[in-house]
Amino acid sequence: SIDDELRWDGELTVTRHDRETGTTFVIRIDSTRLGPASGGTRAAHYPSIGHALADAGKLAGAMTLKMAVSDLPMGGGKSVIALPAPRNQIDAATWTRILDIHAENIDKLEGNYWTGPDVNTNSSDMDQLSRTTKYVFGRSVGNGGAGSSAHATALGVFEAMKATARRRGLGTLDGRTVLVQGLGAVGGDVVRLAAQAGARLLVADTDPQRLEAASLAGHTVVPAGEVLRTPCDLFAPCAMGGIIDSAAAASIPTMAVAGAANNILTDAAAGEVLRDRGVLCAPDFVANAGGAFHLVGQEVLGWNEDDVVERTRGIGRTLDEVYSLSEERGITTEAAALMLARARLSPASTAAATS
Ligand code: NAI
Ligand code: PHE
Ligand code: K
Repeated sequence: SIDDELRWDGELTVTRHDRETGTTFVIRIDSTRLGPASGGTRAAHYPSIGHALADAGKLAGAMTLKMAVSDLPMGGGKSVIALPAPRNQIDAATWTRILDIHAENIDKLEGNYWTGPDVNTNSSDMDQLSRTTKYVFGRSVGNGGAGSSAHATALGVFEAMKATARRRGLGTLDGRTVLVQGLGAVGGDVVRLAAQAGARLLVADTDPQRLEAASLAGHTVVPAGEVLRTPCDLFAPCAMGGIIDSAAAASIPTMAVAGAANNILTDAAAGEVLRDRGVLCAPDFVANAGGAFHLVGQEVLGWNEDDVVERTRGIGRTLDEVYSLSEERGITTEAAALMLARARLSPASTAAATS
């Protein structure tokens, strides 16, 4: 409920409603402990404003952890634009008005929050936002930005898949069955990388066009509703979050999970159930940090593309650290990754905060 959401533990919630378009805007700053909050702008049609607030809060929290575990000097935040209808039903003029209002809101935060692309927003949308506010990552390259973060995210997810398969005793991806849910900007690239590594690909999407392309490329299509019942060696959720709850965790026929979606597990209990069944799960805020390396690395830290690739490849090593800690402590991989992130966020960790 909205009452529960307003008892949120983060730093700031900003909301605004535009009566003309029927759009509600939410920006949530979870933490500025390690730097200005950052996280993308998600546009979607939510069942209620409470759902939009909840989504923004969970996603902002994930950004805090992602930045901390990735050693990036940023905090966590997220924007949710609660649309009056699904994105594909919003006309161009309405969308521009929506982006302009969102940009005004961001600008009022005076750099305490930096946005970027997320589900249903892209580099041209970032270009439009940047006409009103400068606190935007991921503008198109021609407009001075780092461009789409999807390739870097996919590379990091691929590294996470390899590290997770290896640790689970599956060896390399060669000959392994990998199920990719969501063939969008990230998932499409993940499919390509996994196929190059010799994996047998099962693919699912709700968009028939994307499925057709994947099927032409020789991959096996799985109905979107069958994903959680389809046997595979490794499952890569690259669509939406909240895909694995305790019930799904108890039955999903796979050995390992590593994907791009933010907040893959609905809660900590789902992670416990996976662990009890020996399903090794790459914490998403570690696995999908390639996009943050791409955007923050290039636009804040002055990295070039090679630096982004090098840091993104390091996601495999970070996961190895997470897996070792989880084995040593007998805790879930999610809890182990949280420990690493929180160590950096703790007040005692002044070296991190001042570096
Ligand atoms: P996208 O919007 O390009 O692709 C999402 C794909 O999932 C679309 O093809 C869509 O049709 C499909 N889809 C939606 N619902 C589905 C369902 N129920 N079953 C199967 N397919 C479904 O998004 P993008 O950029 O590829 O991101 C994917 C996920 O990765 C999102 O959760 C996003 O938050 C996360 N992520 C993305 C990053 C990036 O740099 N783009 C960085 C970190 C996380
Ligand atoms: N939305 C993407 C993510 O969840 C990319 C992004 C990273 C956007 C950092 C803004 C800041 O990681
Ligand atoms: K996008």
